[in-house]
Amino acid sequence: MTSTIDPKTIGRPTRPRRHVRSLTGFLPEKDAAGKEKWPRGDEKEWRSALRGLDTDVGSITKSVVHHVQTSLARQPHNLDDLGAYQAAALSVRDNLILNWNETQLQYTRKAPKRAYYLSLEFLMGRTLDNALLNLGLKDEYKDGIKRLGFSIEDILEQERDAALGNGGLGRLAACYLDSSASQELPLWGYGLRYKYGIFQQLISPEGNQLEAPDPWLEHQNPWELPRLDVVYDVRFYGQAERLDGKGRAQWTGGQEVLAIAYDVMIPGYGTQTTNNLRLWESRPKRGFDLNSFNAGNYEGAVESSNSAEAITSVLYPNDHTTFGKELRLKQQYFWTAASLADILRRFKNLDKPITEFPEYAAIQLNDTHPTLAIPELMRVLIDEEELDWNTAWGIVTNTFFYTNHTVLPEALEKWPVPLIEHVLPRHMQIIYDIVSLRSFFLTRTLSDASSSRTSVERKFPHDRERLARMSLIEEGQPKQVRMAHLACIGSRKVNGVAELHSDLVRTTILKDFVEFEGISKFGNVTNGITPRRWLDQCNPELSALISKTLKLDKTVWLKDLTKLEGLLPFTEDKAFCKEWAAIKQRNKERLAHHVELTLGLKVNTNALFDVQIKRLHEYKRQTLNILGVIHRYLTLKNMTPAKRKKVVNRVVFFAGKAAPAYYIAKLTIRLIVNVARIINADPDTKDHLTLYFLPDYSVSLAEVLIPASNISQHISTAGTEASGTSNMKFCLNGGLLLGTVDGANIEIAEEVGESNVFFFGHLTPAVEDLRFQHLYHPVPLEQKCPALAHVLNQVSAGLFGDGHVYEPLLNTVRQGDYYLLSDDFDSYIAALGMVDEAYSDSEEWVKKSIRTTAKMGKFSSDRAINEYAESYWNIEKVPVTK
Ligand code: 26V
Repeated sequence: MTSTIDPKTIGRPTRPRRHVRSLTGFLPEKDAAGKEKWPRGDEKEWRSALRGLDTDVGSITKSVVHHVQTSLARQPHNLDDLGAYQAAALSVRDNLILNWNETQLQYTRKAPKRAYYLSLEFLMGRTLDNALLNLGLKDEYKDGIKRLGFSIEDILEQERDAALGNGGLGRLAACYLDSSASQELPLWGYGLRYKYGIFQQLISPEGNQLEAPDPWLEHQNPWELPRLDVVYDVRFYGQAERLDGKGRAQWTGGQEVLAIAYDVMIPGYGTQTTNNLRLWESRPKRGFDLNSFNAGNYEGAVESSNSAEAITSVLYPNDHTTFGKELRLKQQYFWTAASLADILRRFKNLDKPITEFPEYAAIQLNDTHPTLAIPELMRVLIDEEELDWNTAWGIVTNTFFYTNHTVLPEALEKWPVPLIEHVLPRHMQIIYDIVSLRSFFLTRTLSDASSSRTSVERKFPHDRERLARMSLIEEGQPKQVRMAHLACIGSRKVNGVAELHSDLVRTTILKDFVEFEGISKFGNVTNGITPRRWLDQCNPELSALISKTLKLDKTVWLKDLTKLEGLLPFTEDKAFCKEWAAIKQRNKERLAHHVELTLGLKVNTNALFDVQIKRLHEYKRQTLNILGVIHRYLTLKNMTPAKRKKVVNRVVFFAGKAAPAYYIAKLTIRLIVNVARIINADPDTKDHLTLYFLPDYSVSLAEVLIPASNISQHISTAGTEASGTSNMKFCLNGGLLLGTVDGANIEIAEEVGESNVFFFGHLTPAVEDLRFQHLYHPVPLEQKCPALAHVLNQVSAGLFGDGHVYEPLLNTVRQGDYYLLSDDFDSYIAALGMVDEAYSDSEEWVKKSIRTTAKMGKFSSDRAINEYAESYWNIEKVPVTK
């Protein structure tokens, strides 16, 4: 991984690039007495200039104005909200950088074991408000900004979301970064700096989802620091030639691409710790091909440079479907190779033997996307460090940890062998070696029969089916590499993300591996969410009420969320309950205001707010929800006006993006939009039932929606939603949960008590049998679930526009019904009825709401990150002090 500059390089300096000398990981030299030497210049001069920033309001306004004048080169009289945001952000960034520097220096000095979180997605949302909160400078900046004639609220609204993720997996990564810094844990994130994040969702007048690019870097991004001298070369294609019988090889030729680091500062709440998220950008190693250029072939001249830049150009907008695309494979390798090179370089600065690597680095694989890190570390250790296979494999299997985030078969990554052979020929050799020869994995080893490790073949003799099931290579045309198997055998520990899900991992997709390696390798860490963003920031009034009631500063309970239990006695305090309900009401009005501003629609705030916001997917069953809405509409239509008046009024909100190629999910959006169009305009029912699809779901939109919900829906087919994290966010904000017995819903119910949640539907063990019945003993829908049949018929008949359009969607229910809508519909409708009944008793409802918030302590991501730190990574806190 060294870079030498090609003399033919165009537009680049010809001096050799110095790799990362100037950055983290270097301590001052020491003199003979062991005292650190001052590097250059007059120490006194330096020391008097080196000081922290003043954070009184006066200094803050000065700093903001300084950035207006210098960084932005603007005049006070032409400063708009966007300019004011940028200047404020740069001023806040100055504070972050100082803490970041101090944190990294202390990590280098103390040389603790560090953890690295490799994730292809980090769904960070906005930063300014969070940075102010974590730095404890919210009030000061609010005042300072006001003095300059701006409002902090308007300025915060200027920031674009950093939306480098699809959904739960990426947002989880962002919550874990916040918690790692807040818990003073030495953890860095590694990801890709996509030029375009998740697409912007537009809705056409017909109700179709349209996608537009998300050029989030259009304006300067104040939260990143380009590290132009942290550069690695990453190779693709070429030839891999084996050198000897020990498994070494030489990989040459092909395409080389540069990985450039951009650092994003991650401040802890109430700590000085500021961790790092390092995102890689791809750049061509050579500007463009001069020979082609001189020959007049201009397209050809820039082709290879374009292909290098393409690697980090766009986030793949899919989750839960694999699709074997070369560019995605290149993203995965580019990112894992650069991250590993960086981690190894940092380790090497410690001057320890390479065999001690696992004592200094734990690498967490966020799903299987970074699994190529396993053969990549093998490659570096064998081909570059010249270790023997067993030593290398020992290091690898003590370094990595793998978290599985889904058991859905279509989301389990597999890569065609010919594609890996083409793009990463050396890695394909290594994968084959892991399978057969040297890791004792499937068959006997040839090289070291004395090893204590056993093979599958030895442990389960003559069980060829088991060998086939467990192989890293799935037979077929073409053969495919099963990434979950590779991640599993290459890791020290494996975990799922909620109790039920971890059980499913152990008993279904990795069952054979549990039998082979023992159960203790397979654990559970139930997901969590950061209460800083998901309560204090998004619901400041509730946060203030909690602090007042608990008589605790928020700095205390936001770091120990179990303290919320102290709210329980206040369910009997009438004044408190009233205040609690009033805050929910104001949050509903805030959401209504947002809808009016963005969509120009008036929302009835004197109704129950019912929210389902998440990626569109059949398994999440937004279709069940919209069919339930139609059922309610039809029921209302059949009532007399007098009877209608007795029904609980309801406003239903949907938001979420569908993968651009996911036809059925897009059709569900279209149905929702068209049902909204009809029922919101129906004078008979519109006071009682309205429906909104809010376009372009994002972290920032979630921050407005979640505090406003009375009930939220988490209604996946049992056993399909690994955990869910928005369920935790709603409950933390006093919204009740309507859901299936799935994922983290189960643990939420365990905490808050079943009387405070609304459960329905079949349980996980029944799902397989029901699917079997659908296939082999189908019962006509009219017979099985007349209510649902009627709803589908109304859609077909054109109640919401041309019924033909929806046939493919309706047929997923009528035929096969893989996600069991027809099995769960009646109990779903019954559960909605129970919600109505409970909501009618408004005093009791408020108590349920308080109890729910009070019992959410377990779901803080601080708890989760500490579990990873202690039971997986074996890392310790490194307090950073001034
Ligand atoms: C899979 C794939 C497959 C290949 C194409 C691109 C792609 C992108 C993402 C994924 C990940 C799917 C897994 C996932 O997002 N799981 C979600 O993880 C959340 C955090 O643990 C959890 O709360 C959700 O229940 C789970 O669906």
